[in-house]
Amino acid sequence: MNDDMLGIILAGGQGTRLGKLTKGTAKPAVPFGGRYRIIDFTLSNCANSGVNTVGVITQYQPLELNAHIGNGASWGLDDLNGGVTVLQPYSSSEGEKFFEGTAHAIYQNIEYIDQQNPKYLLVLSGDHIYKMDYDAMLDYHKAKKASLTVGVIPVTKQEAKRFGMMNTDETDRIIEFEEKPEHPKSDKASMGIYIFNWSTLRDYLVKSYATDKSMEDFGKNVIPSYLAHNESVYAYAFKGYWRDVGTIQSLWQANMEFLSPHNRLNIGDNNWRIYSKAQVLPPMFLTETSQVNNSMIVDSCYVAGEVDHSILSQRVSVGMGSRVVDSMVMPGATIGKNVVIDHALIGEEAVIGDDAIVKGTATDIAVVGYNEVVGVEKP
Ligand code: ADQ
Ligand code: ADP
Repeated sequence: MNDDMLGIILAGGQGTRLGKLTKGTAKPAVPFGGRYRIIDFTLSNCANSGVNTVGVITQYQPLELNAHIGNGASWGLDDLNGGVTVLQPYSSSEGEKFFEGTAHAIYQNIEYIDQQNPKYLLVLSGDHIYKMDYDAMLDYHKAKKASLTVGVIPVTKQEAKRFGMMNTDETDRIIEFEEKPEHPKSDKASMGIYIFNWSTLRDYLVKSYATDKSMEDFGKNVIPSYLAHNESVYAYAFKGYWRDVGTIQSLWQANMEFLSPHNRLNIGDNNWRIYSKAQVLPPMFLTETSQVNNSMIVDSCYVAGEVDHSILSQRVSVGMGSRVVDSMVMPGATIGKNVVIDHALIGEEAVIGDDAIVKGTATDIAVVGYNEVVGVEKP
């Protein structure tokens, strides 16, 4: 157990990149892989790493996230010595102002963090799919006597525009950092995962918000400022599977990878289990007309049609004559008869009427939103 390190999950920024899927739900509560919600991975990593006190900072629709997280018991995070706290946007001392950048979100929650009195602050993102031992990262942080350690992973040139990119010296000390550069100089990307010495970060934030308010964002402001002030900033190379699923395309892609028998996430690993809110639902039912291949289908689904290389989450129904291919269908969606769903993400509780066609391509995924109704005649 790690008493010195407090985990903070940044669970919802300004963006609208998941569009219709996050209408009415916070991004980290978006379903993934049939049985999970995106934030389950980060929460499970915290529990498995012995980070027992976790604050979740959200800006929008925290109700569903609250309902999902509950008292944290599903992840073993309901410990008397810790637990999960969903920090409400309006609970900050500055009143109802919404958070802006990531560093500002931390600044707004200084009172909560001070209450926990951590030596180290672990800053995490709510939209990543991966398994990572944060305790091993903390060992590295201590060994390097770092002021800040950044989780790092190699990416391609095309992907680099989405990430903070850096250069390091031969000791892995970061000497250059640029947020979302047009022309990246290396393949080393920030995972947006940070371990800070809290007292130092606190000083930077307090000073900035007393004067020029320049410390808005970790990637854009804090890391460059740390480097300019010669703080020791180190790169911690992560070797495992990691996906940022903050966009429609990446969310679909990661779900399809999750389906692959070769997927490197290894969800069956009993030494690093991924937990989710426990729910008891009736078994799935496949009718005699159903045809299912290369797919994941979980509890309480009803399938009379064809499902090929797709994920059906809890309580999804697929009517007779319908075909679902290369798609992920979120909980409670109802798919009528003779429907085609192809290269699509179907939101929670969506209703797709008989004969509808929802067809995307591998580079342009079709999306039906949370609660959206498609192709049903209104009476
Ligand atoms: P982005 O993911 O583009 O890059 P950002 O949009 O700031 O960064 O979000 C990081 C995470 O924090 C997201 O989960 C977001 O929802 C959340 N978030 C942002 N602002 C928030 C706020 N005010 N309150 C609560 N949550 C908030 C970052 C880094 C890059 C790095 C990538 C890796 O800036 O350097 O490469 O992450 O994914
Ligand atoms: P994403 O970053 O993928 O858009 P978020 O969880 O940040 O996901 O946002 C979910 C929804 O909340 C979006 O529809 C977005 O427009 C809305 N939203 C985000 N920030 C604010 C805000 N400050 N005020 C009102 N709505 C917001």
